[in-house]
Amino acid sequence: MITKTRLRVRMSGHDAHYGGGLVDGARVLALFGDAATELLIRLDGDEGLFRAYDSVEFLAPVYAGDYLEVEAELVAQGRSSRKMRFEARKVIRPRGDLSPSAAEVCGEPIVVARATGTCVTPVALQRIRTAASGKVVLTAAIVGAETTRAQTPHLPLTAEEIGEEARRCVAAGAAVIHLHAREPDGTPTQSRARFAEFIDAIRARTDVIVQTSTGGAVGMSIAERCQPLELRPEMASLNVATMNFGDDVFMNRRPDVVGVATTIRDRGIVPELEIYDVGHLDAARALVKQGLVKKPLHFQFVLGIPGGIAATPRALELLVGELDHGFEATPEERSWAVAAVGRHQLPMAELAIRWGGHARVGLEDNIYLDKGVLAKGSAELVERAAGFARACGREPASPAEARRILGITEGPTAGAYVSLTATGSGP
Ligand code: KMH
Ligand code: ZN
Repeated sequence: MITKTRLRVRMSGHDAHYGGGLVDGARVLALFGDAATELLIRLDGDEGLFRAYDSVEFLAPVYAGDYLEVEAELVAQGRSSRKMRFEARKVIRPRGDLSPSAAEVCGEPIVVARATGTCVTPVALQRIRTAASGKVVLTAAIVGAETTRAQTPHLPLTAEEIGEEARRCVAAGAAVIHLHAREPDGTPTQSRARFAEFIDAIRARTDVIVQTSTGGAVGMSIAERCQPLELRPEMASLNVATMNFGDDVFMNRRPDVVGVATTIRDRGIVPELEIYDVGHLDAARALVKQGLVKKPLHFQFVLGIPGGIAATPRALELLVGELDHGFEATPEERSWAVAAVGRHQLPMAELAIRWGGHARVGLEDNIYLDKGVLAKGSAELVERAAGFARACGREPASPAEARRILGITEGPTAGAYVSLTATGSGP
């Protein structure tokens, strides 16, 4: 779902209404109207109507010769109403003081106007059903490999604790559990038997999608990390590049990545491409081109790891924009989510949801609900993310809906997953 649009327009002598080449504010409002209209066309297949502005601020003068970048962003959506935020920024200005034709690119864009307002597309005129495609897939990363009990007493470690935490997360709106495993003392493990035990505990309680980690913990061998794939989970993470990971190195050599991708593909598991930096998208493109990752593609933008790209709106915008290039996947054939770490988790999850993406939250990446307040488990974080989704008119996807969005054809009961507890042996 598109939730943001941007125009770039040069103000000409025709736009200069007042003395000294000054452009009137009404011209800037007309540009907000054009940006809103484009967003409505992309959302609804209809130009819609502008109903009201709640606020308008003119913050800097605009002159003939200025280039304005005008942005409209969807912030909330009702059945027919679409609340938007607008910003106009001067990005180029004339420098008549230097020569009649001199001009310069502004070092930092200058915000010239901001507004918020509401547009309406009558339900009967909505040709694109955004509500149907607008569900948010919430992933709960409930264990991880790095979070410790010393940091938070709420980290689940045993099968019973993990099963219960998964159940609470699903009740709060999660459709996917991103799963790591631990020994009872908290040591990270990729043991097939431990994963089987934990998946069984989750399955006994919910029909959630279980996405097993193939990242494990830094320092583990690739063979060790791939053990959960023997269980044929519905989904698995796929890390595509080596990177600094805090003070450690997270090794993902190209031949190993090809090996993991091949195993995932050959076992009919749906991969989630873990993207920690913009160059990782090139590694992902290569896998898609080699036929190792099939459409629909699902990208997880992991933001804010020291060694990866920062958890900022600018970084996210860059990553999302990159999906239009080289993947040959239409918006329906791809989806993206954000997993930001630490204090960035909730704000970036909110932004991802507003921008039409999905989100991952949970104790793997962040242990705080608010500044200085530990989350009592990942479910509280999921609940917060579900609230963000509802606030902008999107509902959390159920596991069944998430399977459709992610292209998972076999459900948890279709016999793909191999339970060691049930069979006593692996595949
Ligand atoms: N624990 C990190 C080194 C994944 O699950 O695929 C890797 C990780 C990624 O968590
Ligand atoms: Zn993980």
